[in-house]
Order: sequence, then structure tokens, then C-alpha cells
Amino acid sequence: MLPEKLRKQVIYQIYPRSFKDSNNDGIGDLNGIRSQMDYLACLGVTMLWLTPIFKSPNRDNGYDVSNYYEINPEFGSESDLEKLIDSAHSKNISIMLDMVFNHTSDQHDWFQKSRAREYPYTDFYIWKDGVDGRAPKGKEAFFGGDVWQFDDLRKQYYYHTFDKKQPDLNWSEPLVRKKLADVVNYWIKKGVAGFRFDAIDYIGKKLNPIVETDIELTHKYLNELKKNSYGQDNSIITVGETGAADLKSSRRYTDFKTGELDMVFQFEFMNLDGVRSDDWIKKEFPIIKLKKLVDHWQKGLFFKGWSGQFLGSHDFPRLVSRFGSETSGYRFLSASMLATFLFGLQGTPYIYQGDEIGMSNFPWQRVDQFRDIESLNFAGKFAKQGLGPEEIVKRLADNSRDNARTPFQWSNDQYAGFSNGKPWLAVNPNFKTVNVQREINDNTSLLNYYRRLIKIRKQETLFFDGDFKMLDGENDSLFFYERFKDDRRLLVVANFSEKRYVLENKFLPKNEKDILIANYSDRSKKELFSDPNIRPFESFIYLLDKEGRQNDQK
Ligand code: TEU
Ligand code: CA
Repeated sequence: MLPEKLRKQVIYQIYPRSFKDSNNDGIGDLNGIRSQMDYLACLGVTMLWLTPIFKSPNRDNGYDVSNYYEINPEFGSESDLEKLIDSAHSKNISIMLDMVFNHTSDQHDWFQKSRAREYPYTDFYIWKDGVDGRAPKGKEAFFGGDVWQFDDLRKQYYYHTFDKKQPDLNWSEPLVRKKLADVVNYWIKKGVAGFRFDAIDYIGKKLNPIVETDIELTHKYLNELKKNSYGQDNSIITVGETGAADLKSSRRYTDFKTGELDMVFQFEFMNLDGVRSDDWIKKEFPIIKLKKLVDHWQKGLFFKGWSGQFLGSHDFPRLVSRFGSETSGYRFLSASMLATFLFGLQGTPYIYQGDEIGMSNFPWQRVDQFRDIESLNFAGKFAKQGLGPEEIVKRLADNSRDNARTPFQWSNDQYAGFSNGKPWLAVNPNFKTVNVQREINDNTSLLNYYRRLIKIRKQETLFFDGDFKMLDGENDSLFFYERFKDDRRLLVVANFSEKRYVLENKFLPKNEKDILIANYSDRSKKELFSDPNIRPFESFIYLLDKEGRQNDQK
């Protein structure tokens, strides 16, 4: 049985630093989010995932937590969070928090005590002696450098999957697991209704002879966490960020009976163009490969598990710049097409803040404009390899997570209405034309397209429980698929290119009323609803009854 609680969910991801600043210190905050609750309600989203809001030295903007029970003072206080939760509830929106449990900040009290070998924190992290005066055997950390870092006080090396200031917790230590379950329970009591578990497939590790992730251990630990915390309240929604998950393991994580999570984020779609991997040289986005993967995942997960669907997040360049086109005239079309493609799929759709108004990558010119620790670490690495500043900026520009982190564009006022003070990261100069104020009352805007899309997604049940069928799988840029159940079917057309196509007769809509949404407005009009010509970046969703099709085939 599909989990009913997921039927109508559309989740909106907020990067609090960059959403809305209420006190003009240039940093977005909780009161800022609350001040835009009407906007979020009007958009129609059901849950807000806030990236980490806990106390943090911000080496990795909150993904380095120094206290899981305290709100980062830059974002406000615990009472601000309570007010935010109440305000959201009054609009039927719930709050999802981001739990960073694979690692903490090196400033966390547990780490400080562990360094000093203080009981019972001694084994809270992964410590090893050096070998012949050098680090134990290990790989390169995700954000550059070796996974092992020497600690002067303890005179041992600690293991870090990400940055050196993000030491990995040792989940094989029962007390670590207990303390983390306590954290979850604390926030559930405050009225938090969802959790995103950061980098969760890295928690299970074999420690000897070398440190290696171990999926059996991850399942074991997650199972225990579920039992001791969120598993006690079935209404809570959980999503795991599982960077390495394939179909088989995703099924296991999200099995409706035995799974540990409601859904996972899988990254196979997002890794296709090599963004943020190896040399940071962006490759062509292979649509045929994407189609094969979509088919594989949609058919393979259906009735067996569930996933979160996304094309953008705080960890990737902007989706319109990456998969669409910023060329004037195509920004709206390609961005709405991508949204339509995504919303048609099985799984819970996620919207990353700003994607609903078409925010795009920043026109970077210098390395000193970047703030992201990953980008800066890579810039350093490229410089060491002898690359010139121009090439470094180019690679960062195509790959950097800062593209997604520039301040939200509310209006064409100074700093895009994000703040009255200078923002922590520069505003994209296109804010004069790309902003909420301009789009909100324009019926033809991307924002209003998203509102309609969210509405139909909640109304039409085939989005939730329709099976999946790929149509025209060989076409190298037109995505065409079906969601069906019994004798009802929903078709989704999404042209990923400027090329034109002709749709086969048997697939043409039979009635203009059957068009649920279309990004070319004439597609839902009497004269053009059944036009077989598919235009650049055209996208629409329509119902096609079985009978209509059979009649046509006679
Ligand atoms: O990200 C984990 C991570 O490295 C992903 O960015 C990666 O792309 C994915 O696993 C696919 O391989 C999470 C957070 O989202 C990110 O912002 C943090 O920096 C990171 O964890 C460390 O906490
Ligand atoms: Ca602020």
C-alpha cells in the first residue's frame, strides 16, 4: 500500500541564509521565513524543508552543527522557530528539519571532549594512530584533502568524509546512537513534522582494517533510530539523502513495511553531467541516458518504495541554467517544461527556493566572490595544479553550489528585497526582471505556472498512484510518458530542446478540457489543443481515456 500521508505532498526547500532577512544584517532568518508565509501558502506547498538551522560555526553553512539543541543565533531563537511552526500550521504547512548526523562541527562539545579523551566521549568519533608518522590509509575527502586529519591534542588522526572541520561521528558507539535519537525526539515534541537526514548512507562504517561505508550497518543504525524516535509517530515524514543509493538499496530503505525511511533522494539523474565531480568540467547532459534511468527508477520503485524528485537543491547549480535555457524567450518555457516533467513523475516533488520564479546561475567573475567551502577548497586544489584564474572561475561557475545560494529575489528594490543590508552573498544582477513582485500578478509567469502545477498535482490522483510507461524512449530530446491506472491515463510531454516534433495521431488529446496544464497557452484552446506539432521546450499534461485511443486506432 502506498503511504497515504505522501499523497498530496509538495515539499519546498528553504535555504534560510538566503531566503528573507528580517533584521537587515544581510543574513536570512526564521522571522524572515515567517514573514513570507502567505507567499508559501499561496504557492500551495505542504511542507517546508529548512536546511540546518542549528548552532554552527558555518564552515559549511550549518552542515557543521556545534549544538543540535540550539538555534543558530543568526537565524533567531527557539521561540522564533516555535512561532514559525505555528504560523505554518495555521496555513496547513508543516516543517521539516535537516539532521546532519554523519558528522558534527569540530566545535561541537562532543568533539572537544573526544579530543581530550574525556569519558564517555572518547569513542564518539573515529580515531586512529598514524602509520610510520603518516596518516592511516584513506581516500580524498569530498571537499578536498585527505579523509584523515591529525589532531594536536589527542595526537591521533580523525576521519572526515567531508571537510576537515566536519569530523564523522562513530555510529558503532551505542551512546552516539542514543544521543542522536534524543535529538530527533526533542524536535518532534516541538511540533516538527518531517526530517531530512543528511548524507545518511555514510553513517554505517566498518572501521577496520580500513574505514569503509557499510550498507548493512547503515540499515541497522537507521532501524534503531527509527524505533527509538520518529518510528513512534507514523505521521512524521522522513527523507534520506542517500548519495550512493541504487534502485535495490532505495527499495530497501523505503519498503512500505520494513523500510527505515519514507523516501530517499537518489542522485543518478543529478550526476549525469558530471557536475561537482572529479575535475569539475561540466559534460553534456545525455537525455537518452536520463530516459533510461527514469524508466528504470520509475518502474523499479513503483509499489516497492518511494523517492523524492528534484532537479535542483542548495547543492547544485540552478536547474534552468543547467538543464534548460536562459536565452530570453526560453527561460520561462524551459523552466516550466522542467517542472512539468518532474511533477509528472512518481515520487514526491521538491521545489528548491527560487526555482519557481526562474532564478538562474550567477555571472561569476572572480574566485573571491565565492563563499562555499567546497568551491573554495577546489579553487585551491586547481590553483595547485597550475590552472589560471580564468579557468578556475569557469569551472567554479559551472559547478559551484553558490549558484543556488544567492539571495532570493523578492522584488526589484535594492538587494532584490531580500534585505536592507548588504547580503552575505551577492544578489544575481538579473533580479530587476526575475523577481516575485513582477511575477505574482502576471498570469503567464513561471510562478503562476508553478501554482497551477502544484494544484493539479494535488487534485489528480494518477500523479500519486498511476503506474509509469515511457513512450518514444529512443527520441533524444522529447520526453513523453504515461501514468496510468485501470482505464485512466495521464500523458506528460516535455520537450528538452529547441527542436520541433510531430506527435503521433493516436496520442493526440481528444478534447481541450483534457489538457490539465500547458506552457504554451494556445495548447489549451479549442483551435490548437490537438495540434501534433511540438514546439521548442513545449510541455503539457493531459488525460487520454482508453476508449478515445482505441477508437482512434481502429
Ligand atoms: O551533501 C552530501 C553530498 O556531498 C552531496 O552534495 C552529494 O552531491 C551527493 O551525496 C551525491 O554524491 C550533504 C549536504 O546536502 C551538503 O550541503 C553538505 O555540504 C554535505 O552533506 C555535508 O554535510
Ligand atoms: Ca537576519
